[in-house]
Amino acid sequence: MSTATDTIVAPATPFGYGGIAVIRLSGPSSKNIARAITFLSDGKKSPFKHRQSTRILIAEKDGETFDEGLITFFKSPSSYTGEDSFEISCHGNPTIVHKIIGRCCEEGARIAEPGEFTRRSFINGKIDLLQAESVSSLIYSKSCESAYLNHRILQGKLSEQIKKIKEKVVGLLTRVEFELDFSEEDLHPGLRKDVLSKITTVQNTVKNLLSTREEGRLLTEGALVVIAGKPNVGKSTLLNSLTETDRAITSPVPGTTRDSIGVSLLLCGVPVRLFDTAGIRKGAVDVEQEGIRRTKKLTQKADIVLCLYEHNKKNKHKHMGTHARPSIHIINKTDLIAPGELKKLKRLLPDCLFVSAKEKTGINNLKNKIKNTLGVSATLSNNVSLTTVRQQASLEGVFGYLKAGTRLLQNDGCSYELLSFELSSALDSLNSLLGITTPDKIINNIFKSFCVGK
Ligand SMILES: Nc1nc2c(ncn2[C@@H]2O[C@H](COP(=O)(O)OP(=O)(O)OP(=O)(O)O)[C@@H](O)[C@H]2O)c(=O)[nH]1
Ligand SMILES: [Mg+2]
Repeated sequence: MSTATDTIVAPATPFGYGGIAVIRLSGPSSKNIARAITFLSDGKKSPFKHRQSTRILIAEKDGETFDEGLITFFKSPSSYTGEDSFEISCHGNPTIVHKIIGRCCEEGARIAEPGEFTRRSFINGKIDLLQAESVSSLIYSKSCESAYLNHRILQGKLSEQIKKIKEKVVGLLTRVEFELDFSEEDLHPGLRKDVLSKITTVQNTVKNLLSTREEGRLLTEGALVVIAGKPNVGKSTLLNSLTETDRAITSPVPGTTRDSIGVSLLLCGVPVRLFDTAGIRKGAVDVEQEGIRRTKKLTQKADIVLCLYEHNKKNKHKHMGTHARPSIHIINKTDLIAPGELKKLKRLLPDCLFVSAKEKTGINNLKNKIKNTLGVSATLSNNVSLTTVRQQASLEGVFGYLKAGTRLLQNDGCSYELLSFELSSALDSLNSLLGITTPDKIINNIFKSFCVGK
């Protein structure tokens, strides 16, 4: 089954000191290499049975042992890579790990490239490209919800949906090409109506899947939320309240925060990077000016800007501007406002949230508003979402071709040839999405982002 001729080795656990470290070995010579570097406590060689762990001693070329551990054998094709593979568990010491890898290389293995084990799994048909992408996303998941999602994709749930779409496109293409073989003319009206109805259904399925991208992006990449406002309105205090930390220095002196400070938190399973920024004011110079430049840069790419104000009797919030990004307007320091006045103010500014960052009131309301604005207020779907830009771009391609096909069918005189071209192009994009016809450059890019040993 396996196509690779060389055997690869790499640490599967991060370098460092710990209870156990695991080393992975995969390829046609892996059994010989494992035999050469290990033996049983009675001095004999292990027969290595499939999925069986054996207690072994690990030895130098001259037979001197330097560690002991467990070795598990996975026989081709029932292994992660589809090749004969081993997992060696040794003591969690970088020197020992280096030594074992060195011994494997001495016996003919070479160090694996990042993601090469998963790449072999993909090449050997154990997983498709969507599943391969989910392996990396699963490893880097920052929340349980993100891990659940990527696990569902690894189980093949997204691939199933793509394959169903592909089946329908193949069905339509076969039908159109069959007609094309018999007639040079345009589709007859009955067939045209039927194909139009079917292509519209597929198009809607693709559209629905595309609409999951935002949830997938938020779960895998997280959201950027930036607190912005004039100096001294309580931005740093709000960051501390929202994150339940004292990460940012607060003081009554305007201009205390000079640089942007980021803190991570989880909101409804969405990893959020929350930033406190330098207060924006006119006439700032030097360091403060640079701080303001950074604030503006951050707000431009934020998923949400929290525009913070303090109640000011003089200008009555005339400064409330709008940001290009989705924003939530918040009035802080409500503990300093008399109850009657606060009531009036709430009526006057119905779109604003009212908090006291210092007294920690209104903070849960604000968290809910952030969740709503991000579009994750409802419980996250148990479904699959698109998690990468590549998936989105390919599927947008599919949608575009189907839409072009629909347009052709809506016109009188729709030709089989043009329709067949659009459907074939949609099929190409679906095959590329699954990794069947994906260019090497894109595949290389995907595996480059993996860690070594995966
Ligand atoms: N009474 C009251 N005081 C607050 C509240 N929030 C912040 N403050 C106070 O307002 C002052 C400024 O707070 P900061 O959080 O440092 O304000 P900032 O917007 O980060 O200020 P710069 O970093 O200078 O832009 C501090 O003395 C805070 O204790 C609040 O809700 N109520
Ligand atoms: Mg501050």
